[in-house]
Amino acid sequence: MSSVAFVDGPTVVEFVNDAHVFEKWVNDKFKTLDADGDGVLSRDELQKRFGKLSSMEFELQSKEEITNLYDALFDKFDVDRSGTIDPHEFRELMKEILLAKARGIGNSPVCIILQGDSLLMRAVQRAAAANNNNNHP
Ligand SMILES: [Ca+2]
Repeated sequence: MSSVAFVDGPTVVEFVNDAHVFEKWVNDKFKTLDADGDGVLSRDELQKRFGKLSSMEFELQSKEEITNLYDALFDKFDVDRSGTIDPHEFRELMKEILLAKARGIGNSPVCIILQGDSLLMRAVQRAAAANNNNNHP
């Protein structure tokens, strides 16, 4: 299932800064990606599922660009050079990726295609819920 939504940079930044919501989301995402359940993410686990989702959200970036991006990110966030990413490293990674997306989007809303577990899905849902609360106090 997919849908189209509008999202702007500040919406994504607010999501990242909402510590409680963001941490829960990151933990869920980590469990989903940790296919073999060993508590850490390998380069393969990160790229296979995660890189694919991101490329759907940013059609302008080629598959090579996405792969290079995740390779670079993996190396950057695998701080202890263990060849794997632990939950803490993953949280920092997600923060960096989402803030990079937010900068890329900028302050004007852009149209994106959301898949069931798109990275930006939760940010959009959170903003929608906040809007509903404002409309119906
Ligand atoms: Ca694993």
